[in-house]
Amino acid sequence: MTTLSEGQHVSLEGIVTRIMREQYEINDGSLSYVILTNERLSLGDVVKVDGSLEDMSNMQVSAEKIEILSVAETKQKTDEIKKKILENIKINDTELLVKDEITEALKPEFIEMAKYLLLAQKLNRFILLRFHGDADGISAAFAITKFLRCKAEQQNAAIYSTRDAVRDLNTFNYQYAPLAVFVDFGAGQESIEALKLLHSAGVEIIIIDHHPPVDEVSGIAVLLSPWQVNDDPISSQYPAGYLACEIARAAGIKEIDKLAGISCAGDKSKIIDVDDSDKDKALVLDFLAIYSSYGNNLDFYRNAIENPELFKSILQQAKDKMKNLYESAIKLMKKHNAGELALYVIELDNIIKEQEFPSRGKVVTMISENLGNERPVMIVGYGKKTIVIRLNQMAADAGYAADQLISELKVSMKNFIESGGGHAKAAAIRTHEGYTKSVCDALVELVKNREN
Ligand SMILES: [Mn+2]
Repeated sequence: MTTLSEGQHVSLEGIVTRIMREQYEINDGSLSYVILTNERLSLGDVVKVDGSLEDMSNMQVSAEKIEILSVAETKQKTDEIKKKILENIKINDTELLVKDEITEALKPEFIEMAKYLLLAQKLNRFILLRFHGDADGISAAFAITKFLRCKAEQQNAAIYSTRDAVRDLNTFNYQYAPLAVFVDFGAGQESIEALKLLHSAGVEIIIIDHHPPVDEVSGIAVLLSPWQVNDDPISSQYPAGYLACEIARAAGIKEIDKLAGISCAGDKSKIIDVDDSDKDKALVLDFLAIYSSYGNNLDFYRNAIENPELFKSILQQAKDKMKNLYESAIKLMKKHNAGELALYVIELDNIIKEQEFPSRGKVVTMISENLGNERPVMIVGYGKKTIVIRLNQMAADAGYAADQLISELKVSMKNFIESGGGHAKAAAIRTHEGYTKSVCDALVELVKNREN
């Protein structure tokens, strides 16, 4: 490499990564230059510049001649430059937060993902980060935004719908090299149609998720999932927030262990030991996520966590609500015996209002936790359109799996079920309005018959 000095004539080929007033940032794969010119360039253009180096501190070049490469040349040159940038991206080879077979197998994926996102940032691509609206999804978004500039928006439903896709296409319109990053949702069958829409519009999609994915996703999106290295329900135990923290650490971010703890507390994962502060933060985030409207950004959550008075008061409210609900819930539960399994069914609409904290899922989780692990237990809670299923570890060990039961119901109760899925120990169903009771009855029968 030749040494450069000011006033020297330079000749370079690079990709336009930023547009300022009559100035462009151009990256040749190794260095970033500021080019002064009257020429009109667009993001992603590959240009050949001849000029003189005016300022070494920011590699400012005054252009004498600029040539925009042809489409065919651009494609090839862009690939070359990207490859060079990737080679120059520094990755932190830090120890993993959790060391076991699954995380070791995922390590190369964490590193690849960190590189890919840092490259997208270097190219100044338009990035939309959509996070599931719960403690896990929010902590995942916190981790990613520690190293990635992007537009971050909340996704309330765990399914990416056609409506969501059409709205996002609107956001992506006219943006440069759009990239969608979904955390803690999006890899299931119910999201495929919407993903296809984004994909066919030329949007690149990244999904970082721990819900069981369907094979079809890998043809549409870049997927980072523990299920890809281990096809066993244990993979659900590696929450999106944890995965995102490992990616952020590979990208050079330090001291984000706490975020991984919050995600584990929120999703009841045992891969990291959580303390009361993690649990409290997860509870507060879950509480706020229920009340916050669609598209909420992250600052709102950051403020609540960082303002001690506000935090304390939200926490107290959340805890009181949980306690009151639990007391009403246990009085209303109906018990069915299915051999060794204790199967409880509860109608939730009498005790929980729509769009209120805690969510149906949280209530059923709380009941399940309080019933302990002395015998196999399955809790089924239902409202007007949703059914929530929780199993304790003993029930899972005995071979019961909520997601599997749902797959069977989707066949036998096809006309009543809108969507459904989840994990072995925690899953949910959406039915057409008014059919939850019928689907619940079918579920009870299915479980009972399985035992015989
Ligand atoms: Mn999650």
